[in-house]
Amino acid sequence: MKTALITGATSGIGRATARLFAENGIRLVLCGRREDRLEELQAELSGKTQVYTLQFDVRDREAVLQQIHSLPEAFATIDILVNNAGNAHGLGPIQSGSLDDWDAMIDSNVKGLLYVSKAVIPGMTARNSGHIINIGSIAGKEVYPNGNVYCATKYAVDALNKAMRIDLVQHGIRVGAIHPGMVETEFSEVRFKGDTERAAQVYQAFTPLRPEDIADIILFVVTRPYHVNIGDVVVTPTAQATATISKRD
Ligand code: NDP
Ligand code: 8X3
Repeated sequence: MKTALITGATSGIGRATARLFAENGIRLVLCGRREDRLEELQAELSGKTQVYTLQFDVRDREAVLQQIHSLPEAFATIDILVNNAGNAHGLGPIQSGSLDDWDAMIDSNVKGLLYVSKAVIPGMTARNSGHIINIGSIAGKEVYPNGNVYCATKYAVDALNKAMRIDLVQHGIRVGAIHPGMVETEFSEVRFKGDTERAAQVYQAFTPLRPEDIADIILFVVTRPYHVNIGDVVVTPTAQATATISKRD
């Protein structure tokens, strides 16, 4: 049985991936800040697979390293790492950007991903085995108006995905990124700081991706034969051509 560590498992893409992995008999280490959500998900999935939860903020490097290094033996060998935790904070021109928002995005989307990777990858290199899925975004493939720092963090994820693939190839470790367009999750609620009406408008008058669509792709990627590495997937709703061009009803 393989073991997967999923960051950002309390919501959206991460939670959908946890559910699908559980259906497919993958042992789970689920991470997030919201303990109640972690407990709920553990209770929901425990009948299907073995589940262990880690409650930490990916920005807290001591907590990340300490908790991942203290996993019980049954969960300590991470075969699959899904670097998913992250969010956008704010949407506006760079000249009026908030330093707190910039810190939050850079610290979670880039530095947090690196801290978790640093905690997990040495075990993979020691075993010459492992699979890393990095969740990027179309925001890491094209810069759009007012996206500035969020886009910069996702460009960084794209670069780190390529860098990991280069550095880890001699260890037989597979590395790939999924770059979604619009997926209806709590993402826009976080971006717009709890303004649920504004968040709902993002997904109105067209059919966005569902988090389960991304989970399907992640499961496909991790269930290919060992000699197949899917390195880079860009996936949008059919009604979305680029970050800024969509067909609305
Ligand atoms: P959600 O807001 O629904 O989920 C975000 C997840 O990340 C939550 O589980 C949250 O858990 C976790 N998270 C955020 N910040 C931290 C932190 N500092 N420490 C620990 N966990 C954190 O959004 P999505 O599911 O949409 O987002 C998942 C990933 O997908 C992100 O990297 C996002 O950038 C990316 N993405 C999303 C798209 C979309 O349109 N929705 C499109 C392209 C990419 P908790 O709050 O409990 O800590
Ligand atoms: C999330 C998709 O277009 O809002 O990464 O940046 S977008």
